Amino acid sequence: MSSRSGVALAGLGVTAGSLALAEAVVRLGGTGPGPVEAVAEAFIDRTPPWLKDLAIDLFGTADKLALGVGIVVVMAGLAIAAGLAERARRLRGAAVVVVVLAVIAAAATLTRPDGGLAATWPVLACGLAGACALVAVGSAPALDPAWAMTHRKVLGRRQLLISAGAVGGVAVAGGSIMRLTGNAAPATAPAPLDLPAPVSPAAQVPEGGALDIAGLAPYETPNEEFYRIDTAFVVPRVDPATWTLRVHGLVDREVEMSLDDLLGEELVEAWVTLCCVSNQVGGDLIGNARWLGLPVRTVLERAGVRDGADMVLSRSVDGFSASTPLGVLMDDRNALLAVAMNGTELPPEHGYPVRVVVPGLYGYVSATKWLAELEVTRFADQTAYWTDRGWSARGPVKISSRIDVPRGRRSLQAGENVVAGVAWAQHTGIAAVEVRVDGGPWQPADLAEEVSVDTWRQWVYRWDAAAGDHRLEVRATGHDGEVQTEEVQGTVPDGATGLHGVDVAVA
Ligand SMILES: Nc1nc2c(c(=O)[nH]1)N[C@H]1C(S)=C(S)[C@@H](COP(=O)(O)O)O[C@H]1N2
Ligand SMILES: [Mo]
Repeated sequence: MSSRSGVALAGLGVTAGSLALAEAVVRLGGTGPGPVEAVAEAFIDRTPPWLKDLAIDLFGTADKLALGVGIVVVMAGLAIAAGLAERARRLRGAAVVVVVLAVIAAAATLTRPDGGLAATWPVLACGLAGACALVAVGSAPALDPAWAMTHRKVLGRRQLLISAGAVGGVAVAGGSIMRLTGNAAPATAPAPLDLPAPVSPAAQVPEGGALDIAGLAPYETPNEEFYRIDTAFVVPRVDPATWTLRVHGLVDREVEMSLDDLLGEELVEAWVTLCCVSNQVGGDLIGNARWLGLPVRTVLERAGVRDGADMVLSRSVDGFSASTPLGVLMDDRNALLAVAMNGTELPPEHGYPVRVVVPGLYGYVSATKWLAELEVTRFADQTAYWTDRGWSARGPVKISSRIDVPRGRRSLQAGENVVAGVAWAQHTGIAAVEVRVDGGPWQPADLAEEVSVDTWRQWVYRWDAAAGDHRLEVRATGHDGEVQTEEVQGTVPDGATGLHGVDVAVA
């Protein structure tokens, strides 16, 4: 092993080691976000809409894992480069890089909503310790090439040690990223909640309301398969015993509620299909669940909304916010402070213990997870998280439809083939779905029975296919007569439009 790679490995090993140590100190102390988490979240908060969408397109819901790996790779690359750039093999440059990285991570930690000094000082301390270690290693005679020529054995052993340290450090850092981003099993399951029976249960799904076709999205999306989109690099863990909801702003009296208060209320249950504004036409950032919760209206009425208010800004424990028009929270739809999803408490990834769900609006303007407060305010006075990042302040869901079967350039046999999918126009409802082949005339599809206008509706079309290459397309019509537009628009700033199509080969 050359002295050159030894120096590079020393840079890598010390950077990874300091990082892993800082992670461990902050994590074990429970004082706030670790440095990788803080940098990741600060980065996410500064991500422009096009980059956010690109990340979701490239990595889907694994975007957080990709970001974590990316941060570690960049840090490792800088550390190695700093080591390699050393002429004198003194490692002073590498030490400077470690200090700079530590200062960046410390600044990120300080600015996180759940961060602060207690989580910041270990990052700085570990960075400084790492830098000192590098200077010490660099001034040891082992890294002096002339000395090395005459002491080959010692050099080999020392470098072996350094590389072992480097590999160990990278393994620890990688392992903590996997654990932190929730890609390994969480250490503790959330406490089960004593869920009351709803005073008004969700509609029963009739036999014809849920089609069972291989490849077709089921009417109810199982919790484990429900898409997850949020800015939280690490899933917030909220203690149900100390959780409170604060309702304030343009109200006659502030309302504060504990989880026990909330669970003691008259809760209702409703089917609502949630979907993300970043969902591409034909995408899978959409799911349907049975939610149990308290109508938001109930707490707003209790607080007494003042004249002039037109928006409720819901905030989460981790600094996210959503601007929801007051009107949709006060009308008779099932806008809920939800505590359960498909019969169990919310999974941590979906907002445990309490989140908002509003039929008819994209998640970014309504569906705040890990809810902490509702501020009654005005669109003219306040802006929400994504509004500050180039997305529209209002986000009603656009009518859309998707082909689930057949998917991918599968080879079909000539003759009758099942074409099936889902269509949605939350709080309006789907009146019709049509399919066309190779740009020909629109043909009506059969709809599953309507369970609720707030959810998606499955559809099926029996297609008599002729041999050859074909393109299938779908469009939906709402109960209000609106026909899904062919006009193509991207997801920014308020949701994608256009028709979903799939290409198939028929033998
Ligand atoms: N606290 C918090 N709540 C949030 C978000 C977030 O980033 N943080 N993202 C919103 C967005 S953009 C969507 S689409 C939905 C997704 O909810 P899900 O992950 O349960 O599917 O949550 C919303 N609630
Ligand atoms: Mo979203």
